[in-house]
Amino acid sequence: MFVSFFLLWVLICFFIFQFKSRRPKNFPPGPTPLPMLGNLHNLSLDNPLRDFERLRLKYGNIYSLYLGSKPLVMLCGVQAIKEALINKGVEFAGRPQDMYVNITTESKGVILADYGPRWKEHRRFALMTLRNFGLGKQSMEERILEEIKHTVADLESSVGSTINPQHMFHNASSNIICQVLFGMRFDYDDFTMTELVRCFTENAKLANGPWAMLYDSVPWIRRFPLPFQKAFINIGTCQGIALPWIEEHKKTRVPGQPRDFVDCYLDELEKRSNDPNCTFAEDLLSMYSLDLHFAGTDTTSNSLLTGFLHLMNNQDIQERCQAEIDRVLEGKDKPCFEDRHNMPYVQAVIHEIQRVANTVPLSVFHNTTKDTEVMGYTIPKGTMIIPNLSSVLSEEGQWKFPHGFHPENFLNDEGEFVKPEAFMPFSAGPRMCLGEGLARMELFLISVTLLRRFKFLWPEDAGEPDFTPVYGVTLTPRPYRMKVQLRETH
Ligand code: HEM
Ligand SMILES: *[C@@H]1O[C@H](CO)[C@@H](O)[C@H](O)[C@H]1NC(C)=O
Ligand SMILES: *[C@@H]1O[C@H](CO)[C@@H](O)[C@H](O)[C@H]1NC(C)=O
Ligand SMILES: *[C@@H]1O[C@H](CO)[C@@H](O)[C@H](O)[C@H]1NC(C)=O
Ligand SMILES: *[C@@H]1O[C@H](CO)[C@@H](O)[C@H](O)[C@H]1NC(C)=O
Ligand SMILES: *[C@@H]1O[C@H](CO)[C@@H](O)[C@H](O)[C@H]1NC(C)=O
Ligand SMILES: CC(=O)N[C@H]1CO[C@H](CO)[C@@H](O)[C@@H]1O
Repeated sequence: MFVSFFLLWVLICFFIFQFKSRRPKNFPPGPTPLPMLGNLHNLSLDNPLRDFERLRLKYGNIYSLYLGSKPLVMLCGVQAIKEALINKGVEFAGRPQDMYVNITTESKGVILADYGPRWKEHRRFALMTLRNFGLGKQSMEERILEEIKHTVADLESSVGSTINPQHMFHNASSNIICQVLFGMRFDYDDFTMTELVRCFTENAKLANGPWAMLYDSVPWIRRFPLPFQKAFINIGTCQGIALPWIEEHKKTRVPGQPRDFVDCYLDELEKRSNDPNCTFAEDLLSMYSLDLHFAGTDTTSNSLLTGFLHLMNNQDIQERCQAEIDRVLEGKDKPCFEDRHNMPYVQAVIHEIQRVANTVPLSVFHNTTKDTEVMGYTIPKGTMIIPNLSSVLSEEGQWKFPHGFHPENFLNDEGEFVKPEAFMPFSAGPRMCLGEGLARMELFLISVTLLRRFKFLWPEDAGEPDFTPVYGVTLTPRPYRMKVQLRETH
């Protein structure tokens, strides 16, 4: 008995020793991993945020962990993140593969595609197509304003009562990107829309939830019918919706006259059909467009949800925005994106909303494409990198008011709008969010239109607001209700 225990112990020590000695030289510090499990035991699976904060206090702005046998490095603070993502952009521009998230999307989109020609070409194509969205005759701005009309109508029918805005904002941002991609919108109670939004929001929570962490750490459980299978089913559902849309586009399109993103891609495929090195392929299209659809839905709507939560609980800020909006838009029937230059206060408020919303707190995980170093530590090729964007958005020393909701963070003494370098809700470098332009346009036009027409109040019977978000790839405010009134000035 004693002997076998002793042998077991020796074996365990041997494994730990083996593991430790595999830790690369001059690797950032971190807790000692166990064989096979890595540091799984140091993290609480349902909300690891508190453990991460503890590790950061112990080891500093750059530390390492093991997810199973895979090493990962956490980067916190503006200095480390800028050095890695901007100064050494290409070295940090990979994405980890063979992980839960990669497998659910088969790496076919842009978000999770590894660094390489296919990612590069698809990213460039998406950026260009979104920018030139003079697709057809309507500009991006007009498309957004068109969708806002439906949101306004929805709110008008709720004047005097209280509503839960969660679905409304999700439906609106989903419709905006859906129009761009597929050239169609849905009624807010359409089943297809409901299904898509459900899959997107569920997967955003699953993707860095406890089951995903187990999936990534312990490969042999992957085949079991455990809750992580849910994301695969959801992706299947989305594919089932998108594939017929694409078939329909192929039948009805007129080459050279694209109506939307899918048409543009089909045109591009034709144009390049003789190029043997072409990375474009028809079977990539459905996942590619779903990728963009997903990226553009949960992010924008959660930023808006956070925004209205804070505006309701800071009536003075809401009123100051409304005064500025009324003044600048006097005599006009709708805002345009250019108006932002005349609205420094509204601009500051929207940026502050993005700062506190902290919508994508850990960015999307990166992977090093070659051996490199950060802050004096060595990081080998193939190390997973987690840029902690929330640490930058609330970093002491970078902000006048790192905590709480203070639009003054984005105003100088003259009341002009300024953007500190630590403002990186869209991340930075070659992998930076490619929907930034669209997202900023949506946030501005939606906030301005709604604040101009309505007053938003925290319901008297709602108790104290809870600003702590629900953890996920995207942070979501806890469900809340809002009371809507028409403004007298209208
Ligand atoms: C408020 C809204 C949004 C926020 C806060 C946000 C934030 C982010 C962040 C933090 C990343 C990760 C960057 C990195 O890996 O370092 C990202 C990537 C991405 N975002 Fe957004 N995003 C928003 C809206 C959108 C929209 C509307 C689209 C629609 C097209 C979009 C498309 C993408 C894509 C395609 C990527 C992957 C880029 C790549 O890997 O090369 N995002 N976003
Ligand atoms: C990680 O877990 C090990 C073993 O349980 C423990 O000794 C160590 O203190 C933990 N480290 C941290 C930073 O939590
Ligand atoms: C990171 O990228 C390297 C090559 O660029 C690749 O070999 C490695 O498998 C990737 N790491 C992970 C965790 O997927
Ligand atoms: C929006 O979508 C949700 C489901 O995602 C649905 O339940 C809701 O009724 C829709 N409409 C509105 C006006 O919120
Ligand atoms: C395709 O790639 C190869 C190798 O990179 C290159 O030699 C060739 O010229 C390329 N062909 C075309 C048509 O671009
Ligand atoms: C990121 O930084 C924030 C703020 O410092 C901290 O609360 C959080 O735990 C950190 N997350 C990780 C994964 O390090
Ligand atoms: C680049 C890469 O390794 N991608 C992998 C992501 O996951 C799928 C499984 O669905 C693999 O086939 C890919 O090779």
